[in-house]
Amino acid sequence: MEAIGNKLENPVRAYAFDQLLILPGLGKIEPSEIDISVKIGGLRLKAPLISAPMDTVTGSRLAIALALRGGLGVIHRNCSIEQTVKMIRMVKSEKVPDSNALAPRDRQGRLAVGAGLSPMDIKRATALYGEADLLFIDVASFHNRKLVEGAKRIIGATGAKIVVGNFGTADGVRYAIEELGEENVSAVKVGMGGGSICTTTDVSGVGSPSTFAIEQAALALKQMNLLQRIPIIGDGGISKPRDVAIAIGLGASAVMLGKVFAACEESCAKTVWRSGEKYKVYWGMGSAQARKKRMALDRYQDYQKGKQIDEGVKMYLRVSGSVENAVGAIEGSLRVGMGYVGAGNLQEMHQKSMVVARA
Ligand code: MZP
Repeated sequence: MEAIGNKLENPVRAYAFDQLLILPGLGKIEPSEIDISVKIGGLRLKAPLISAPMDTVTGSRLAIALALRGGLGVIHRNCSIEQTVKMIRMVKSEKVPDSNALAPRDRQGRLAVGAGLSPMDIKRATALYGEADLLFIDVASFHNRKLVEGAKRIIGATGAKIVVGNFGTADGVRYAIEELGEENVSAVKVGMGGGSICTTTDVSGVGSPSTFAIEQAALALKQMNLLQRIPIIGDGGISKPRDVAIAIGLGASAVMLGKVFAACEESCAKTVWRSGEKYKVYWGMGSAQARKKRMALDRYQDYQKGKQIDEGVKMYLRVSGSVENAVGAIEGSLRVGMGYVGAGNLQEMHQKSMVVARA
């Protein structure tokens, strides 16, 4: 395409979850028999649900509750390395009944847990490698030379295989995988500016909704012949259970949730009472509230040396109930959706889903 002069001739559409639907296919399997498990970085997740590394979402309590239900918690990084290690060890020390067949576990049979990381923080990476089961690069846009170079150093120093992101385009995914080497990438995490508490697109005009970003990542991985090897994690903007089916229908193998888990009893968001009702105070990692702690400032760019604009906001969420209930609702909805499509597992959902936009 010419650089200028025809950018609006055939504008590419980027849809919100709400605008998309999956067409029904030939149903042939009962929802209860559908396999919704996924393998990411050596961990088998019985529910394809991952909690966001945010300081109002994932501490040890939520990570334990989510793992017990088959998902994976990713401990946030807006605190000292010691505090993160402490949270990881609390998850690891949780006793899991042998009868629990859902929980992802490490080699020693302990609960699995992930941890968020800045690509520029080699000290934290070294400390967390060997503590957490999966390390997640946690920046707004990983399509960035300096950040990819940082991740290379982390891989070099630890030998860790990592989840990288976030990406908004096929170019970004391609660039990172080529630079880092496919063997060092456990999964790609995509979506930019679509988070419920995110103001990045308002501030900068730049973004890529998760729906669009998932499709872009699928395109890049398909071209690189890595679609079967590197899973896509859709991140940001999922507010209803049905959005998970759409994300998976588009090609994601798992989703990362902030708001949905922040509203649960077990989240590390502060609880407040308003007019007799219980609320959780949820905020973005680029919000003024999260920035006060300063540990995760490098998730975003400086516009001048050391100066940043807020890229997130705070919101009050009515407490929705337990993680167990939230996961149950999403799982039920996903099984029903996959039943209508006629998909017996996530790969079949990727292949069979015909996604359409509502007029
Ligand atoms: P959501 O599930 O609340 O819609 O979105 C959660 C995701 O938003 C996180 O996983 C992260 O990728 C992104 N996020 C976190 N903080 C901000 C921000 O302050 C943000 N802008 O966009």
